[in-house]
Amino acid sequence: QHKFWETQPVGQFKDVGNSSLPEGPIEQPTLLSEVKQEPYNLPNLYEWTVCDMDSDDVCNEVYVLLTNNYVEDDDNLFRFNYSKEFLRWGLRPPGYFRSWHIGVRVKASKKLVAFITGVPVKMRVRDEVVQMAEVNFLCVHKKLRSKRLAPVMIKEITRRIHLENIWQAAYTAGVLLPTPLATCQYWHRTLNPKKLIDVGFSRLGDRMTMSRAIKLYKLPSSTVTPGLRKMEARDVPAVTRLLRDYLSRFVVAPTFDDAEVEHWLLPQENVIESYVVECLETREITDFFSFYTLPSSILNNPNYSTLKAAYTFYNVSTSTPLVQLTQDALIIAKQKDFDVFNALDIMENEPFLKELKFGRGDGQLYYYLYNYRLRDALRPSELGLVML
Ligand code: MYA
Ligand code: JJ1
Repeated sequence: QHKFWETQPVGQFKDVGNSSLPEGPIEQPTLLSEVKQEPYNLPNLYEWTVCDMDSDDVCNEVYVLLTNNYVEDDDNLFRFNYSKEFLRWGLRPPGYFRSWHIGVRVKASKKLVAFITGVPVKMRVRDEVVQMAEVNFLCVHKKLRSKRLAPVMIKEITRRIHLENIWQAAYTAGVLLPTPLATCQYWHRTLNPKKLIDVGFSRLGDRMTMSRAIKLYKLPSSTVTPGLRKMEARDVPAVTRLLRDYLSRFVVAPTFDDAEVEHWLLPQENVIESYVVECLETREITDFFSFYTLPSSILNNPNYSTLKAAYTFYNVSTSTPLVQLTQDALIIAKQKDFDVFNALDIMENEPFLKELKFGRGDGQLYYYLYNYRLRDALRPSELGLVML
């Protein structure tokens, strides 16, 4: 069934429900001197390359590879279109390793045909904080699919992560593999009903007309929360405190310090938006929300080429109800001309999804840990981790 994944230190399907297995690392670290020192072998026509994301040319090559070959929906109508600025943001957090930005080139032409990345993260699992890698952007050119290149790439990034003395990883995928930490559902809040219907992202249901849809999804023209403003550098310490306290409630969540909050949450045009609520009397930061910009290419539509989507990121509410905070996020996303606002059913999102007229998507997102076993899968609401 899973000739590759059966050989890896991940929870196996045959062990699901076996509560005699202990929680924690599946295999023990080895000495760094015992980690394989040479890269894994690629088929002869190909070679490894480190993708220097500081270089505009390399960043552009990665962008083009992903734009043409990365994740699509089930009906191949849309393909994720991460921007260059987004890739730079996502791949260069504090403490990142250049050696974890791995490409595969055709030896003869130097054309970039595959990619995989890791970034470091301190992940808390129950009461243990474990240094991990978040692995993302695994992509093999469409013409090289089903040649077992992906397992070689996964083994190679594992080796390079081990060389930094890190032995666990977290990753997400739209496909079911052995075995999910959690199975999460995508939800979508329509902002631009006409376009979403025109491009096949959504359809008019029974007894729904275009004008009724437009009315249904209408939002106030300005935000409602007093003291709401864009996050600034001076807010970092307060936001870090709010976020650390909040994430401590979940079974699995990253831990962020000030430098990481600055990196992951300070607003960057067309990449990440964050807003705080500053109490008008005390000047305290009481709440914040954030969302990132991830457009999708619309494949084969005569009228439109990109779908502008916002994805909810980290949100913390201590004084403004989360529903109201998220409604303000929707209003801002609408003002910024997003077509749709997306969310997963993780953290405390479930209650606001229904209330704010999100609809269930046809996609699921499976979360996984590498070399770390949990006795049972988590409910989405027990997960405090968002991956890009
Ligand atoms: S998820 C996004 C993945 N990318 C895409 O979906 C983009 C479009 N698709 C492609 O580019 C290709 O189809 C990919 C597979 C590259 C996905 N995660 O080479 P193959 C297994 C893990 O013949 P291809 C993301 O980026 C498959 O079950 N494994 O197949 C997170 C089979 O193994 P087995 C996957 O289609 C990535 C084998 O690969 C995935 O040409 C996390 C077939 O290989 C997948 N998404 O290429 C990676 N899809 O026989 C794991 C297929 O056993 C990281 N497969 O079933 C693990 C942690 C590592 C670090 C550890 C540190 C300590
Ligand atoms: O975007 C997704 N689905 C959309 C479009 C579906 C088009 C036909 N397949 C969707 N639209 C319905 C919205 C509608 C709005 C009004 C109310 C009712 C609902 O469902 C899906 C998620 O749902 N996205 C994907 O399938 C993309 C891949 C997801 C896996 C991502 C893998 C992550 C990579 C590693 O980090």
